[in-house]
Formats: sequence, C-alpha cells, structure tokens
Amino acid sequence: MIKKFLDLEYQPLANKYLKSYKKLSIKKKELYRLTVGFNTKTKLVSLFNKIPDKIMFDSNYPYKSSMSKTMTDSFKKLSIKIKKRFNPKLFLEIGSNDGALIKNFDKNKAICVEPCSNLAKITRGKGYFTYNDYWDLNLSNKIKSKFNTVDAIYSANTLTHINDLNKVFESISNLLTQDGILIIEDPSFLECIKKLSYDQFYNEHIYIFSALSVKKLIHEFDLELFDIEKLDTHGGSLRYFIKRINNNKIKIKNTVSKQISTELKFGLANFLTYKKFGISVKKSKNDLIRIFKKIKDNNKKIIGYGATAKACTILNYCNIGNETIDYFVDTTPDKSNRFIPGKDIKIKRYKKTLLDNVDYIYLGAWNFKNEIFKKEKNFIKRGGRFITHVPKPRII
Ligand code: JHZ
Repeated sequence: MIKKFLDLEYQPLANKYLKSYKKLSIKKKELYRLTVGFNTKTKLVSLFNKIPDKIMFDSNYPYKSSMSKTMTDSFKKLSIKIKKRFNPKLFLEIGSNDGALIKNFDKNKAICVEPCSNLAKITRGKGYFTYNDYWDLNLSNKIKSKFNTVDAIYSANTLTHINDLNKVFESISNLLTQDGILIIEDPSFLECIKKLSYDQFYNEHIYIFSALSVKKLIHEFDLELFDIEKLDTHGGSLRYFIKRINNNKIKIKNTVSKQISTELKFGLANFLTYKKFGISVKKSKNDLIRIFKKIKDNNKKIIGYGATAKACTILNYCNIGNETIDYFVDTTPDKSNRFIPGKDIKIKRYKKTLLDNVDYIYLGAWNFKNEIFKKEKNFIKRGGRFITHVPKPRII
C-alpha cells in the first residue's frame, strides 16, 4: 500500500526552460500535482503522478553532467576504481548524458545508452557506440544480439527516472553475464530526510531509493547487494554494487548490513518517519519565505546560483518569483536566456560580473556549495552572503 506523506502542490516539469515567461495552467496539464508516497511493503518512495519518459527526456534535454567539476572528478575516480576492481571486458552506461563518465573508458570497450538525442550526439561525436533510446527489454535484446552479454553495467541518476522499475531490472538481468556486476548511484532518501532536502522531488525523480528498497527490488531478479559506498554528490548519494545471488566469487561486504541497519534505526521502515518529514517540509517552506521577505524589506538584491531542477520545486512550492530573485546565473548554455519553469525569473549565462552589486545569493545548486564557495571567494570577501534551505533555511 502506498501512503502519501508529502504534497508539493502544483509544479511545472523541471528541465523545461521556456524562452519567454508564460503563466502555466493546470487545465492544459502544464502543471501537475507533485505528491509523494511510501510503499509500506516494498519501502520504496515514489511520486503518485508519473510523467511519461518521452515527455521528460526528449531531444532538447538541457542538463549536462560535465557542468560541475565535483561530478567530473567523482566520475574519474570511479572509472579508475571500476577498472582496477572489476576490469570489465565490456562496460555499458545507462543514461550516459554528455559522456562525463564514459570519456574515462576505452572507446572499444564501452557502450552508451542515452534517450536524449542532443546528448547522444555528444558521445557519438566523441567516438563512443551510443544507442539513442530508452532503457527497456527491446533495447536490452538489441544490444544482446550485437554484443552478446555485458560484464559491467553502470547507471547514475537514471534508473530512478524510469517509470517501470521491474522492466528496468529485468532488462539489466537479461544482458548481464553470470558473473557480471551492476553499479547504480542515486540520491539517498536517508540523506534527503536528514537534510530536509525536499527539492529532491520533482517529476524526473519518480523514485528516491534507500538501501532498504533497493535490496527488496533487486531480489526479485535474483540480484543482491555486495557493497555500498556513501557519496557526497547530489546532496548525499549511495552507490550500490550488485551481483547475481548465485555468484559466490564476490564476497558481500559489511557496508551493506551497516547501511541497512542505519536506515532501520533511523525509522526508514516506518511510515511515521515519512509523515514527520512531510510536516517538517511545511515549516521549512515558511522559514525560507520569511528569510526572503526580511531581506527584501531591507531593499537588498538577491540572485540565484545554479538553475537546478531542485530549485524549480522550491521556487514553485514557496511561490518565489522575480519580485524576490532578480535572476539566476548558470553555466549551462541550454539554460541561458530562458526562464525557471513556472516562474518569471530569467536565467543568465554565468559570468563573474553578474555577481556585482548583489547582496545575497540563493543557492539553487546547494549540493555544489563547496565548489561554488571556492569559485566565489571575492563575493564572500566583500560581504556577500548565501541563502540556503538545506538542512534548514538560513543565511551563510
Ligand atoms: P545539479 C539534474 O538535477 C537532473 P539538478 C537530473 N534529474 C538529476 O537527477 C541530477 O541532475 C543528477 C549549475 N552550476 O547537478 C549547472 C553552475 O552554474 O544540482 C547545473 O545547471 N555553476 C538528471 O538540476 C546546476 O548548477 C557551478 O559552479 O538539480 C547544477 O545542477 C556549478 C557547480 C553548477 O542537478
């Protein structure tokens, strides 16, 4: 049974940045109700309203993983680890985006899967064999008929974006060698609760995983966890290492039972924990609105930094527009000169001078706080301050 614990009201689709501002309508289905539930049996957190993949991931998908050094560094480190620990003969990445990870692998030993044609074009251009398609059984069979089987499959921030998770794992199991490994990484729901980062919920994040839910989910496909790594990326993620249950060559590390017991101790198996999270979100919203109001009452200038999918949730839920935030800065070319979805706030292509005469910066990309603080030393030095809602609304 799926029990609702969070209602983030009406939201636009994240990552749909319009060239000019327009008020979106519920009737025309430009806005949809963002409600989140907890499945008491499977322990899986999911959205009630699931938007079809083809609407979310099209030929104009603007997000590029390479826009942050934190991510490219993390991918580089991982690629070294995969080669050293598993030395795969053939490596497949589901959701290869602009090739931020795959570029660290040999072109003859790696395959990309990417449904957004604008991104698939990038990895093809770099010489990687790229399937411009959605991950499903058809595609898995297509790859199988060309390459036979694959001994390492990796996917970051992608599987949680696909509606039918059973099909996802069935298609993976279909292609993986008997002693193959699957590595997936996604934001951790435990971290999401701890940081009260309710902006992890937007249409693309159909599911937010916990080790508890992943363990149950993969068991049906005769897969099991053998290692879990904690990562700082995307506000706190977990990297799950998965193998076939009957593969006894790989030992199960105690990181798995440790993570599961931490989650159980924190109450991730109980609906009450989720309900409390939902209540805290409302308080966080009111506190953030109060901070913005106080600053604007003093006639100070606020801009946003990092026009993230996450910021879309916050700004729409807290109803913050250009009366409060003058503009956003972002390094992503396909976001510049466009508007935050559902809001009248323009996004400008990042340049240092856009921070001149600014008093406060709202951290849309709070998950890259360290990288941004390092970059904006001068802003901090001259007394500029940042606003964040994580783990609670405050000025830093
Ligand atoms: P970032 C996207 O979410 C969507 P978002 C998706 N659903 C997902 O799961 C995650 O990514 C992985 C900019 N930036 O990574 C670049 C600067 O301008 O938090 C990006 O637009 N300057 C697939 O959108 C944004 O911030 C900088 O110095 O929430 C960061 O987006 C840095 C570091 C970033 O993901």
